[in-house]
Amino acid sequence: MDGSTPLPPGQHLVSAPKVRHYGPVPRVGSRPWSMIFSVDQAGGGETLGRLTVAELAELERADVDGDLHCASGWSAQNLAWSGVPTSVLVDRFPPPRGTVGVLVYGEYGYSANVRLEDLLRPSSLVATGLDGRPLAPEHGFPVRLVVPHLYSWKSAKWFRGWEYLTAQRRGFWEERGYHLHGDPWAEERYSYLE
Ligand SMILES: Nc1nc2c(c(=O)[nH]1)N[C@H]1C(S)=C(S)[C@@H](COP(=O)(O)O)O[C@H]1N2
Ligand SMILES: [Mo]
Repeated sequence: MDGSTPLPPGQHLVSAPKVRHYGPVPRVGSRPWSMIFSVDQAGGGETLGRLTVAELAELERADVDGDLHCASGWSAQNLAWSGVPTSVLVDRFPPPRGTVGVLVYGEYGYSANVRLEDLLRPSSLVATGLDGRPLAPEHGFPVRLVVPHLYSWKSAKWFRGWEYLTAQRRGFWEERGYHLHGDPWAEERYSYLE
């Protein structure tokens, strides 16, 4: 870490991501894990499809060097994630006309609002690996979302799929005062800045 890569305003560099989440770490073991992709009730409530981690492993893969920027102030840079670009899953489960956002889900009902255009960025990943190894349990094993260009509460660990929103809704932290978009470079930490 030579500090030469700029950090978003108000962030300080840490050498490794801190473990940050609400609630317990799910005990997954070797149980099968599946993700569900759907449309909100306002848009008809349709389930578009399901995917197991084994099926995910068959899809087009990508490696991304991506940061985590926690809204509490730390940033970890140049983390070597591997997984499937979220754009591949948007192609596979296309959003309905009139989609205004996406609620991404983690285990135990954790959720975050992410714009469709942010999921379509090439660096946004459904990640299964970090630094050449499977994710550690506390960092999201078996699968997590990584949206490196947004505050990392959007990067849902223990990823369970997403819901296309035709009527806007807020996720876990966005309901508790955090910003709907969450761009760290624009310091979009809190909802009063919306
Ligand atoms: N399922 C779930 N994912 C989550 C969270 C959470 O509480 N639950 N916290 C988020 C927050 S606030 C941060 S900063 C990052 C931290 O990722 P890390 O623990 O791998 O460093 O996870 C995000 N993903
Ligand atoms: Mo965070």
